Amino acid sequence: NALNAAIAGASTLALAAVSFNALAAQSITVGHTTSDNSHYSVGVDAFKEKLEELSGGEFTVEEHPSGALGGERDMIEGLQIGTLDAVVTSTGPLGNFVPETYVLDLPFLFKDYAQARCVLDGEVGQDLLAKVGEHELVGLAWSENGFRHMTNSQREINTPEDAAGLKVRTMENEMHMAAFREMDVHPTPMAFPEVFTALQQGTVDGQENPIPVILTSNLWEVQDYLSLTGHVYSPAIMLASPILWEGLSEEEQGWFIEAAQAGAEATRAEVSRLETEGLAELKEKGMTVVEDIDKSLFQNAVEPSYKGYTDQYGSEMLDRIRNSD
Ligand code: EAX
Repeated sequence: NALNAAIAGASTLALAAVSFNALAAQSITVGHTTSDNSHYSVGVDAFKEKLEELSGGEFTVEEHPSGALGGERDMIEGLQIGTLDAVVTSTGPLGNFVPETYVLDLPFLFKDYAQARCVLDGEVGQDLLAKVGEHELVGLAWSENGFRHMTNSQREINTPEDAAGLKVRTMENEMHMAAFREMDVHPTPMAFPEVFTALQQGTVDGQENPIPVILTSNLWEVQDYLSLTGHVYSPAIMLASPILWEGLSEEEQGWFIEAAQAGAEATRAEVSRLETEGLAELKEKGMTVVEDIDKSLFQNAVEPSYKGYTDQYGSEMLDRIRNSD
């Protein structure tokens, strides 16, 4: 009868719609370690919007924030074996996979945001993205984490001597660890998802991260003192899985790169905003902030760590960056 025919017709239509959507939209899994209100998350939103727009809905994006898919090192490994599609990560663990990027992790290399962004957007940045591509990874675009500052639970840090003796969580990065050793700080490398608990339980006294991370990952809840040491610029990068990449047409690859660049731009804008507004918020939340730091004292203390880098990797990249302004 008519009713049955209508029901049959409707369910055929519904089935057709379901299979059309399944064919049409490929879901891209993107992971990162910071929260869903962080600078990275703002970037993933912009990436999603741009990718969906450029592809006319062929791709959709599923964000997994807060280290839900693991720490940065775990997620990079995940890209290589294809368990996720893309990651926004600091360069923290990246040098373990792409040693050429270690140059970016040297302390006091970049003098300000303008220089760092300009280098990463220029030839040096392009060459390093190409190097990433030689290590079973795809570098879509340089993004940003920000200048890193020290926090701790024990005391105000005004000079390197004040920091000496503290147990400080660092990223799993040889360059950073070497620099802290020069300051007589005890570096304890650890994946980011473990940091809050380690600080809370006193396994370590301090950590170092940009203001956007200290704010949005609530590190202010477990750290009383913040010193604006700005000891190293922390780039971020959007990486894709080579397994995803090889399945894309050239046109589709172009959409991913353009979308990643849009994401990076949005993240940088958010970092800039939080540099001032986020700092004010951290003060309101009760952190004691040491703003007037004589950075040359820290710079002199960590200077010997450069030799470890140049002994192993030479000085060509370093010189290119230093001569870039
Ligand atoms: O990329 O591990 C870190 O301290 C990073 O700055 C954080 O995961 C954001």
